[in-house]
Amino acid sequence: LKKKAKKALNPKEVTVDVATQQMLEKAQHDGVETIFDRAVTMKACNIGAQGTCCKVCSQGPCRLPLPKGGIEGDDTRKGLCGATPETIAARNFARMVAVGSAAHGDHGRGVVETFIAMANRETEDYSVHDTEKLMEVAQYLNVPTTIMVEGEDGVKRPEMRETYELARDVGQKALAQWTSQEGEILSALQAPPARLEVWRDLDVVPRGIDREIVELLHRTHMGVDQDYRNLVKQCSRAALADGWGGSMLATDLQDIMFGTPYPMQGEINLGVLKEDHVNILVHGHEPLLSEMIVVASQEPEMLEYAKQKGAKGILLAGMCCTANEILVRHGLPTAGNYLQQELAIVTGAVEAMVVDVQCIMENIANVAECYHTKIITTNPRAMIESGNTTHIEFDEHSALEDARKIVRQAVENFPNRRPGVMIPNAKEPMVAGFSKEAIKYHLGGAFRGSYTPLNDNIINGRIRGIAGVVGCNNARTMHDSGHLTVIKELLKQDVIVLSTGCSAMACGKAGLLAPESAKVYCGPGLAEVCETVGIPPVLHMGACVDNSRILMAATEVVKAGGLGKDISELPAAGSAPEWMSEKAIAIGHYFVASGVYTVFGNGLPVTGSPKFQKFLFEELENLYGGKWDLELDPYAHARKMIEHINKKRAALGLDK
Ligand code: MSK
Repeated sequence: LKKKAKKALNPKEVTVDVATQQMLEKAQHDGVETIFDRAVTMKACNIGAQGTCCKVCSQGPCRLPLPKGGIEGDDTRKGLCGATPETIAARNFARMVAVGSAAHGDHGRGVVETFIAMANRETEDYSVHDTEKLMEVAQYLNVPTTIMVEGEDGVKRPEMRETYELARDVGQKALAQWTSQEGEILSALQAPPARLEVWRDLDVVPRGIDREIVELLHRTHMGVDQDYRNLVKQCSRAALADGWGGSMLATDLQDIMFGTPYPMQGEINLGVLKEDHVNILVHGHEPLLSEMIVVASQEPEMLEYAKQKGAKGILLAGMCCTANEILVRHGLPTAGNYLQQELAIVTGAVEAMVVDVQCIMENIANVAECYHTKIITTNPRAMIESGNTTHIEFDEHSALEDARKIVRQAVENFPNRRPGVMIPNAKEPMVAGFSKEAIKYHLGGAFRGSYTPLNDNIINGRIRGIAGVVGCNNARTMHDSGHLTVIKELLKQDVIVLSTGCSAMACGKAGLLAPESAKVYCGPGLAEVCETVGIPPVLHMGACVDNSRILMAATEVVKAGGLGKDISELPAAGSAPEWMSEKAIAIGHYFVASGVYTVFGNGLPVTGSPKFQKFLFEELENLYGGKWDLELDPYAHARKMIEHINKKRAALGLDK
């Protein structure tokens, strides 16, 4: 099981993160192969990377690479059926949007189902934590929040509905956004009116979350949609159904059940693990189970059990977006981002890695076999076929009991640790949990609860603009380096950064989520604002699913006035410098369709079809006010975003 990498890997050449470098050295010493090794020994397919490999039927795969030197004259490339490079690249792109949207949508559905079980009091493990948010969601879902009650004087007056009765109706109405077949999903109607008008003109307002994904997949079947523009139109419906639907409802209902995040202190990097504690890592995306593991791991009986097994306590930390969920609501430590998952096990100090869905590398099971770590799968959608994984299925009706079972297994595994445990001496303090509500409060100046002071600072130029920098790590590019370079360049130019997912974690590890970093990295205007308010220059807004918070923050900025009537008019830009997952493409497309100029690093599988690429990179702007771009060099990447922000400032007449 221990496989030596064929070519030696220099850890310093593949990551800027010191803890990751140290653990890669340990992996080499222990003879354990990781994704970093395979990225050296296995080349990516050039045709797939261009997006022009078609395998939607069994007559292929038909491979249509761009000829060396580009296309001269007419592009005569065709698949067996006659599919053009445009159709092939657009279909491949569409399938990524569909899968990414499905991932978020299915996550959201799970949240709604638990929410309904909670509202029906079928489970005591969950409850309503944020009634204000419940009211807000009820309003946009058109669920009445009051009922008329007749008083002793015979006069009828409105009274607030009982919380769980209201939650029941909210849950049912939310679920109906998935199954609806016509009309417009209600959560999307929160977009600024000018944006809604754009969508209505283009006929892309999502009709139902599931419907748009299914229709998009149907259109990519052999011999269906053969017009790349028409395919992209359906991509917009599906992606908007994600950002303004599945993701948004997931975020909002999670906030109701677990609390809306407000800034709190936390710590990040592999150094958060404790040698003398039982270390449990929750990894994946859904907070439904991890919230229960938080409770179970702090119960006195469980702590006592850990002591009996020789540990001083239980350390619960997160990986990937589950980490973000428990961080922004509980301040619990984050062990690392996507590319660190195998390396957490390489420390030899992790008793259990508890996984749910998305971004879980299959290789963790192989790495775990080299140590004592138990991999515990919990979701029937995501099993790992390997002898050493255990499946403890999570059911919302017995959530806390399931969590206890998991924590107990981890505790029982503590005595099985093998010699050679090594925890890197690297962790950083950070502040995270900037929901749209928290931004309103912290940047609201004397007017807490208003975005106006933020807008004023953008108008007076102290803050030049807003950037959303999000997304994954990717083993094909230097770990964390793209995120950090792009973000530091933006900060220098007084651009405030909103971040989520693994990008936010890269920032945390580099100290950019500490308020003190403002004076080190920001231009004078942004530094002044951050120091006055006491916030970091990069605002960690949560998990991938919480990119919907960025959409709503942008909507609040539009509503506050002075910066145009639509998201597309804001001095703002989006970026995913190290993207890797299909969800990132869905997110990128809902940002573009929401009017945001969005730059990806690290390649985009559309370059094999220059016509399709031109449509995404240029023509979409005429339709949506937002467009795609690709820039591999992180300095040029940031420059392009800043140029766009400057262009928007000029259009608003801000820098006269
Ligand atoms: S975890 S989707 S690697 S951000 Fe959300 Fe990180 Fe990307 Fe997964």
